[in-house]
Amino acid sequence: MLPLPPTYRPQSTLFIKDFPGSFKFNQSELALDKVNHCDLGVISHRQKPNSFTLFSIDQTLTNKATTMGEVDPAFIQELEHRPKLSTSEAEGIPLIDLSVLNSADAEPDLQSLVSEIGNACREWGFFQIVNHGVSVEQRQKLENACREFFAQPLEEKVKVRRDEVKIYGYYDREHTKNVRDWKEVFDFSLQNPTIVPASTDPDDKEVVEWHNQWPDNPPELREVCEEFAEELQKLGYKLMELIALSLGLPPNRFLGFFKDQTSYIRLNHYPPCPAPDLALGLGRHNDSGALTILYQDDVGGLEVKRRSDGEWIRVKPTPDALIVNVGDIIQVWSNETYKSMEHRVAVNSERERFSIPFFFYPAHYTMVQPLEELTSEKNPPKYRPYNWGKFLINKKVSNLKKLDVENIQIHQFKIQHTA
Ligand SMILES: O=C(O)CCC(=O)C(=O)O
Repeated sequence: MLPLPPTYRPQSTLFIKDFPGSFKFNQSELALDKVNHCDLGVISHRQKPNSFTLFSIDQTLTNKATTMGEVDPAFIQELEHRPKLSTSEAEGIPLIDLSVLNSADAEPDLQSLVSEIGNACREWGFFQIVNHGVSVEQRQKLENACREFFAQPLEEKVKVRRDEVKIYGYYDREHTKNVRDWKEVFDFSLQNPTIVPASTDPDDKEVVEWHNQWPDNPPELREVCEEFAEELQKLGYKLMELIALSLGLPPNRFLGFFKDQTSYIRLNHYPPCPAPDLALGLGRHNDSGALTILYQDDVGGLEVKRRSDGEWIRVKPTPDALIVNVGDIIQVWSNETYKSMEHRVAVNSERERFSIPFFFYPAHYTMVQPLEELTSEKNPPKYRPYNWGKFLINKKVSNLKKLDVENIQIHQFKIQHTA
């Protein structure tokens, strides 16, 4: 965080606003570019045209440590990735009614549901579901507990802090594509402990256990999380059956991969952000697992990158619906019949937002590769096999901090076929 040089210490915000030109500071030339709000300024670095430093005047004057209430340069997205404050709401993201799954018929007619799911996966990689069987009451209990947990002082939350060894728990410094996200999270796994490889070394066969950490407050958090996880797991299996059918596979084709699953649930809290045009709650990314099932509250902020034109569009919250998206593993298993879709989360300066994604992940020993049934001479495998556990641990640790290299991605396993 750059302090202003003494001669330009602002007496008031207006002083900064009226500041006309550039000045020297720490041997680098800086220019005041824009003042956003009454208490924020943006400095652009002449030598690094895409690099900005955002400072809070209060912070500059008092030299306080940075907190989530102020914006530090680590949060600022490159120009091309900054959110537009006016984004169109998604037209056409399919809304699928799953009530047929809860019908009294022993063998419900799934045909039209399967084709709806297939179309949604092919065209969007994203869809919303209603009548999914997850109880509203249970979800509300979790949402309330989640609000209570995040409303506590930081000293309380960090008692269950994640780090490179304790992978599940609370964290407020996650980075996506090496830019810090404007959010805090609490993670817990479905299988406790979760077994994963001890290291990313391909020859190292050792495994380790990842354990959940539960806070003392709110005391009901653990129980409501575990109940919700049960429900989402059941739904995850049903969706994987429908996806298998939509690809012309037996319904149980994917289920074995999840026997010793590494799935987890995340509670996301996006506090109001003073610079929603510069930072993102969560940077652009594709989900690396098989499938994600997400609950979002009524604030809105989830954006998907539309395939047809690359435009970011907002997924309008639908009461009691869940959002489902195809992850990279389905992209690989289906040899790109279905593709994961890039998405991100915009924040706003007024309302906090909560969301709860369930990441359905296979067992660590799964070798992820295009399914034989879905490849042929004409449609050869588009990916080399990769070990899910090694991929996962690489990703988990790299998200904890800013790195100088790209995080692991499936395109690193892509086979380039010449036409
Ligand atoms: O908060 C959201 O709406 C999306 C969350 C998400 O994509 C994630 O946590 O990976």
